[in-house]
Amino acid sequence: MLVAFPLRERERVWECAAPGRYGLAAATNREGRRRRASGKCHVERTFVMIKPDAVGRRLVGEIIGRYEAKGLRLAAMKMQVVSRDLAAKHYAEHEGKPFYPGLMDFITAGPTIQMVWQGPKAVEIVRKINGATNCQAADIGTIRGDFGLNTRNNLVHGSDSPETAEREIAIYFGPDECCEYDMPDAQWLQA
Ligand code: RTP
Ligand code: MG
Repeated sequence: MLVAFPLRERERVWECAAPGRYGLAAATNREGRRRRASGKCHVERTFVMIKPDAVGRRLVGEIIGRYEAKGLRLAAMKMQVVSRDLAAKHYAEHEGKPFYPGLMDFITAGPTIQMVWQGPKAVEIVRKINGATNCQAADIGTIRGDFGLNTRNNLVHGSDSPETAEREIAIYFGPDECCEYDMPDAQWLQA
């Protein structure tokens, strides 16, 4: 049996508007009705990168599907080969460590996907979904535990704190590049 969304959900068209720094956003539907979030958004954001090994191994859909299935909301996404300058900004905290040169070579070696995911405890939840840094030690059921065997080539990056997330989002995305919008399934997911 085919079950469709109620018509008003099915016909709703979302357009993303400049969200400002942290969730000040507008969504416009077909009738031109405009809704604007008031004040600061308290839902947490995190920065996620699908690394060159995962893109090269055709795991992009599998990885994105895991964050989606958990109930997080995709707020922004782009694809690029990261320059060494950008990689150095991103991983500045690791400069000088023995694994830093190898990390720079790896992360700039091929196309990557940058994303912003949003939801309650998004930082912690993404880190759990990603698994431990060393894929051999990562729990089965996590992305790294299910698909990797290596420490450097560990498929995904996730911010380690909400503050780091905001810093990393600002490295890869302009203030107008994150979308704020409602999801039809929000009623089932809110705590
Ligand atoms: P990420 O920042 O990428 O999400 O990873 P993480 O927090 O789990 O690990 P972190 O300590 O921040 O390390 C950053 C990335 O550097 C590579 N790495 N290689 N011993 C090694 O060879 C080594 N250690 C770290 C990994 O790609 C790691 O994700
Ligand atoms: Mg890290």
